[in-house]
Amino acid sequence: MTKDLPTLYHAPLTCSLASRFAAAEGGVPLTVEYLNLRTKELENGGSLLDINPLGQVSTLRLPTGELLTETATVLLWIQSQSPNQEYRRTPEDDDYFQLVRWLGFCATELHKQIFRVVFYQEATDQVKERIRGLAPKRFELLDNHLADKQYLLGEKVSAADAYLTWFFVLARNAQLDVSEYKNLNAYRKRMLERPLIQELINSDRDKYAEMGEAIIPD
Ligand SMILES: N[C@@H](CCC(=O)N[C@@H](CS)C(=O)NCC(=O)O)C(=O)O
Repeated sequence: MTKDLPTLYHAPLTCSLASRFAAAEGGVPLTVEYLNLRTKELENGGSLLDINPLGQVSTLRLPTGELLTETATVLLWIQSQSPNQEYRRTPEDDDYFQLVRWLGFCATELHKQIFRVVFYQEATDQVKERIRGLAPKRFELLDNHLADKQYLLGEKVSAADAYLTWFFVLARNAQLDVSEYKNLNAYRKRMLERPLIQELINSDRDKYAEMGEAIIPD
């Protein structure tokens, strides 16, 4: 662990990748500690369960020793720490609650409501299909929202975009396709083409293969 940097406990390609996207875009340095999400073993020894009893990412240890869990919270913290004025957001900013809104949307409408079930091995195909049926309304809402905007908050990229972009990284594995939603699809491409994001996805794909976890369906 590098002294004085926050430590992100990270399982490749999972939602903690959104936290890495936000940190990279905002220029917020993090130490990344890899872990196997199935066994909870940390690459450098020990178990995530001793840090976060739920054994979940995103989990962030702040330099003060304080622990943050919940991806939306970790993303808010990262964005609040950015040295880049354009990127940093705090509760004093006018669009702060829009940021909280879209983080909540990504967490509850997409991540936990859709991915949670579709990636749950024990769920039947019928249940998964039913859950996939919730996606179009949510995609349509995003598509309409993005009709006159580059990013979720308008013209400036934010941690909410980081969360939504992570959703797109795994959308194909979840058999979800946004190509018929013009604005949303253009946004998806725009975000996935950002160099820092591309770099992190590639490095996570390599690490995922190296760890041989096989937790995400092809
Ligand atoms: N409430 C947490 C849940 C995040 C979550 O579901 N993380 C998944 C990876 S994307 C995870 O850690 N799954 C392992 C498990 O639940 O045992 C958050 O919002 O960050």
